Amino acid sequence: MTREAPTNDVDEAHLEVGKPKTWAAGIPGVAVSLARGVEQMGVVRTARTLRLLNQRAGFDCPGCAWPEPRQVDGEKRKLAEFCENGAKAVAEEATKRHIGREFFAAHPVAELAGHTDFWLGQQGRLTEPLVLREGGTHYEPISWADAFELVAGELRALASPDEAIFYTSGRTSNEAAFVYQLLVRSFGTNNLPDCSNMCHESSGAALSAAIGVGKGSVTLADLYQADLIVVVGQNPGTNHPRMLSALEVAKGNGARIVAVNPLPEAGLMRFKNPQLVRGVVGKGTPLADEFAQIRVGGDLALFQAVGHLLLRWEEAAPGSIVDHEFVRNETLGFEDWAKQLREIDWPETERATGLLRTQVEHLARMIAGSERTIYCWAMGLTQHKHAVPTIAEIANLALARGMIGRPGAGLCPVRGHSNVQGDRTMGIWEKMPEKFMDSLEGEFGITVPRKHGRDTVDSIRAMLDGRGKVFFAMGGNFASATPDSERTAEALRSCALTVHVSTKLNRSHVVPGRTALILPTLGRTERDEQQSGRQFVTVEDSMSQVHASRGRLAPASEHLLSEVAIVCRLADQLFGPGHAVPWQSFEQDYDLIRDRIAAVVPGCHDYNRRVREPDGFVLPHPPRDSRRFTGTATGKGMFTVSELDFPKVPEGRLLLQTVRSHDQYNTTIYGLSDRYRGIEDGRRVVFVHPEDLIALGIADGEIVDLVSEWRDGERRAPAFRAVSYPTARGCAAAYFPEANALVPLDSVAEKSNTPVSKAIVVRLEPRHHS
Ligand SMILES: Nc1nc2c(c(=O)[nH]1)N[C@H]1C(S)=C(S)[C@@H](COP(=O)(O)OP(=O)(O)OC[C@H]3O[C@@H](n4cnc5c(=O)[nH]c(N)nc54)[C@H](O)[C@@H]3O)O[C@H]1N2
Ligand SMILES: Nc1nc2c(c(=O)[nH]1)N[C@H]1C(S)=C(S)[C@@H](COP(=O)(O)OP(=O)(O)OC[C@H]3O[C@@H](n4cnc5c(=O)[nH]c(N)nc54)[C@H](O)[C@@H]3O)O[C@H]1N2
Ligand SMILES: [Mo]
Repeated sequence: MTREAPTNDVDEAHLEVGKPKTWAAGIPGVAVSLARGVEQMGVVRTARTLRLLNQRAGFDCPGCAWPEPRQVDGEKRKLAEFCENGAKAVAEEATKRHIGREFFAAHPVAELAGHTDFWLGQQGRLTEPLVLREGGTHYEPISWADAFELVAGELRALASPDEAIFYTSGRTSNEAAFVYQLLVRSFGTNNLPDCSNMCHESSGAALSAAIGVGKGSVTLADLYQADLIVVVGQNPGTNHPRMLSALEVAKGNGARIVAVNPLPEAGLMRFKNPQLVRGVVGKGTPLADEFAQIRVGGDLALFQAVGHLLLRWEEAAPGSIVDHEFVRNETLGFEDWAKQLREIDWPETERATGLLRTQVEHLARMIAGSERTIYCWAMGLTQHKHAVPTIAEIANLALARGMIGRPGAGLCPVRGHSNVQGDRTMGIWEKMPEKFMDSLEGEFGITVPRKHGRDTVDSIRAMLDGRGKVFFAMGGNFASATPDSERTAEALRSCALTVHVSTKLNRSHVVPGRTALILPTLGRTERDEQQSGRQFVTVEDSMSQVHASRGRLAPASEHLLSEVAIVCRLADQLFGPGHAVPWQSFEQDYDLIRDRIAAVVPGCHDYNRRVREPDGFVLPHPPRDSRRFTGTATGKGMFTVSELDFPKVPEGRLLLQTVRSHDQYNTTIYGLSDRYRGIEDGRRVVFVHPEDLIALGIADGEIVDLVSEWRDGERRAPAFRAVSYPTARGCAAAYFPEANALVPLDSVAEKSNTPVSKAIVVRLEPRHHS
């Protein structure tokens, strides 16, 4: 095994900031990213940091999971292979603002709780371990050793390991995730909820059943070759800006792009590529050729109607649309699907989608005429009650036309967190398959619990009714990211102990259990020195590519531990000497962890060598690689028959979806501007169609309460400004996490248990001032 020689750090003296050639300055996106960097990090650190972002010798962007171009595809990485929002994510982590004991001595927890998420996040990086003692009013310093003893003591005192809950957010590296799940399973529980439960769980559930792998089947090269790309329920201009570059290439190669969205998202409508001079000076590329302004939650109806039309046209001209050979040899259930879609109810389809029949026919014609179709989607599809059937319906279309495992075609769920997919591969899941558990037992000689654990929503329920007593979070911001904010806060507060491994202060720290710990950790950008030398970690992107990420910046404080070190030291304390897992060696040398990943995780053989290749390696994906569906129950691609479902909204109510602004990363708020949607200096807004405002008797700009109506009662989020906006009729939008208080805990997707964050029935109540 070869240990890599640490690559020399980039010489800061040779870097220049703001030179047009380096960053194609002159457009707002680049200007904003530089300004935010300089504000948080200073000029030299900004130059140096952005220079290393997404380069082979540098670190993986802690923003989204969109892949970087690969050498094997004959592509060079651009000098600036990052986007405005990636630069903001980095600035947020590499900030020079720090907070330590003085800060916490000056601010009681009760006071901190009164600040916004924006304010909390802006205070700076956490620099030392902190404890809030039972009955205490302030966080105070604690040594690492005492912190681990405290956690281990509380865990050992539980009546059952299942009373502990171990959450993960998707920034955690593969190495940290692997040792973390090993600790949790050695302790005796599968309570491993993660952010993915609220994110792409519906995609995983639908795709596992349909194609046998819960991951997307396309590569960047496929996107470049597609002739039709359908982007459904996704706002890439804000959340995956580097995807726009790929769409632009595809378009240059002749692809057509369709956006299906209740909102006319600016990034899709017109895109100026900062990497190209033409993008800076010209008008930019209008990306979307077609925009289907669908009603929130209408996608199942839309794709069933498309399926119906394709089948009818196939009947009229047999062989023109359906790939019969593929369907016959590789799939099951086609006939049942075709039978179910023989007749559809057009008026119902128009009600559900808000689209005219002619618009649906137009879209279906584009799909019928395409030889290489890719479907991309994100939260607009996954966070609905009927999310799983909706995604399964898209898979039906792809299977019927043989659009899987063929160049330029396939299914592309676009992941969120930069390593959310890798964390799953490493075993962060409350219901990992038996085979994985067997390997884990075989490799380590431990006993792994087989009973499925709790996901995010079930964890909240367990804490609420006293079955969950210790809450441990590897990153993330559980209090703000989850639904039903008040009940979640009550759940966390009822715990004996809450522990957060974090880089920055957030809401979860000020919603503490009886005792609470904050364990500060290294970020992705920072150097990780251990006994055997400088370490690197690995991550997996949205297209199953696994590669190395090397932190280069000086850590925010000398008291930080890496996530791996935190897990290993806690395990050592919890299990004592002589435990079957060599925790101390793992902390000293991450290669030793990777050797075990190679032995346990499918597709990861020879891991240490392959992650040292310039672009790493791609995990196997049978449908993508060989058009086989070995992972499904039948070994075939499975058509799914679903009943039509869509949200029904009573008179005078709107269907509210919660979205991200252009200036946030989930619960981390970078600023108060949502440039593409024309919002500046504020976040408490609700976007409503002008005619709905008139019908409701509410003036543009009026301040209203949002009241969500659910079978167990009402929830209220006060004081939002109504903004007249061209969203689909009957729909509304507000920002996550401000609107999370409105999402009922029991409003979840069938099968995936994902909170329904995109379809909340609300009424707007004007605030009457006396
Ligand atoms: N800068 C930045 N980047 C990010 C994030 C961030 O917060 N900031 N978050 C990361 C994470 S974890 C994730 S999961 C992704 C999220 O990426 P996205 O899914 O793009 O994020 P959202 O803001 O939730 O946008 C949902 C989109 O779906 C549309 N939509 C809502 N309801 C429906 C519907 O019923 N049907 C259809 N067809 N469309 C609908 C909305 O109008 C919106 O355009 O981004 C990742 N990248
Ligand atoms: N209403 C509504 N709710 C939603 C959504 C929605 O669209 N609408 N989206 C859902 C989705 S898609 C997701 S993914 C979840 C996100 O849920 P989470 O992943 O739990 O939330 P984040 O806001 O991404 O977490 C931010 C925190 O992570 C910590 N952090 C950052 N970097 C690191 C690191 O390197 N290590 C460690 N240990 N900590 C770090 C920081 O302290 C920061 O405050 O929210 C979900 N909630
Ligand atoms: Mo996500």
